[in-house]
Amino acid sequence: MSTVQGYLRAAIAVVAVAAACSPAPPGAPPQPQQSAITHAIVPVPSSVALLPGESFLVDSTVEVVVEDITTNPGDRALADQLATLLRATGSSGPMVGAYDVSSGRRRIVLARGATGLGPEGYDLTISGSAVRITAESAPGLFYGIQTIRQLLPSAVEHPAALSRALRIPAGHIKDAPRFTWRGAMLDVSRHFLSSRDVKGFIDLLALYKMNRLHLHLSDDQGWRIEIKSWPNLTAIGGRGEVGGGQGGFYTQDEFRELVSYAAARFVTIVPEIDMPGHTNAALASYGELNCDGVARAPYAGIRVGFSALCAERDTVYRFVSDVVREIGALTPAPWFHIGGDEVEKISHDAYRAFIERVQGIVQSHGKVTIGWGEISPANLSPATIVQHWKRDSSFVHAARGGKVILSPSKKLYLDMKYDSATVLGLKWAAIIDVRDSYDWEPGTYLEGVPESSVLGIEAPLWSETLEKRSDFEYMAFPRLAVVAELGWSAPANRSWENFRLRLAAHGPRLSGLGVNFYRSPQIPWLQ
Ligand code: TNX
Repeated sequence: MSTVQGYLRAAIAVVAVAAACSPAPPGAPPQPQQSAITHAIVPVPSSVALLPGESFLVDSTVEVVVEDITTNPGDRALADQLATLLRATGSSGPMVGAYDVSSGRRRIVLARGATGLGPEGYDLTISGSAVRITAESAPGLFYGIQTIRQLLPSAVEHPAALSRALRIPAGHIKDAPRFTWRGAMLDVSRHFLSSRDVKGFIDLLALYKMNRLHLHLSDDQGWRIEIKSWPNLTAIGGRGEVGGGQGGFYTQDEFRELVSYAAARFVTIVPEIDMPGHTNAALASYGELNCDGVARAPYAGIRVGFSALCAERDTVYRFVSDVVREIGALTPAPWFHIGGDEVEKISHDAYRAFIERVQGIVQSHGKVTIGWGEISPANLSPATIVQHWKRDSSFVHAARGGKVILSPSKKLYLDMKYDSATVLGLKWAAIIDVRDSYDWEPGTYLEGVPESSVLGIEAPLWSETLEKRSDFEYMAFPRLAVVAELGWSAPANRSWENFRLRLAAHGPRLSGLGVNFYRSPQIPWLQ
């Protein structure tokens, strides 16, 4: 066997072997009999049939081509991404070529065509002589490329990888997502993350076929986006963070750039400005947003519920309208998240009236409102989306025909500790190891919210205890891979035993990417 073949066989075989041989963690219950796995793709595709022993050799004679570049010039960027990936180990890999049937070269073809798999689905066929991804639209092609990426050895993720030839195992994969909303949320208010770090996080979402990044842009501790008509929001409100650090904010140009960086990876950024509560940073920036007209002191603690915009003042609604208009103009995304959680300072009636008025403002700027579960009792438009996080009345919204995003804190809160020894994070909702986050079913989780009302799932990463990128990564990984599978894969294809073996192979991949992840003892990690 050549080194190349040996290496590639190893990539697959090792997954099964290591899984079978890995010692049980101390104190762990006996593990059930482990079956071998044939691939380590996360999220698991709708169908995978690999042909053992056959593969497509990637060398410099191969071309990546777009079948109909005249109709789809934008697909050239996808071909470039794939060619770059295939050259990643430093071997002389393929270049993007013109589609020319008579060239006789071995090709990797990106093609648009009917697949019956929807706008994000793809059909991937790999033989010894050709690779073809067919999709109805660009996201499908992109996800087909991510699947090829995960069929390659994890060395492709490492910038210092030694030169070695790659092979893609032969077979046929058909795939399409279960939910259209497969999201994560970053709380950049409690602790600020630079746009460079946010881009790094977007790259990881894309690897796992996730398509929404909700940014929690304001809270008591910090206001994180430039608003030109209300400059103190960042000049004063952008300065602090939990623990008294310096904070920070995104300029409008930086935010626009984040939006397009994400869009190139088929991730839509969903901006949130939390209101009427969680607003101390705004209340400190402008006295007129408070009922007594007096600006509040900055806040660097982690209590919640104590702040509220003055719901009786017209200035407040002018402020909200300016903020929604300016942020809304920075992104083509149809949604604007208004928060709405944990308000203790105003009456129920005043709260509901506030939410209804703000929903109207969001609509007047051409956007769809999203809010946390607390907004359900207000008179909401069926187009508004409710994000469930704890016991709430999301079912009321489902009953009026509205859609719900599931972010149950006991399952999906990435800021919850993995076990009682986890240093970072909180534990008010639950302690959530990898299996706890995997073992539940979004379609039947909430009474009164049937699968048809579930838009999808989203995992929030609150940052009271997280100071830097590596902290965020540690809490997000590997649980974000779980979220990806819950959001993408059909229930019939999911199983914990199979997932943990596939996830094991993502250890070296995440290491290659430089991600600081939690080595849960529930997973037989490969080295
Ligand atoms: C609840 S979830 C909050 C956040 C906190 C989080 C900490 C939600 C809508 N509100 O303000 O950061 O708990 O886990």
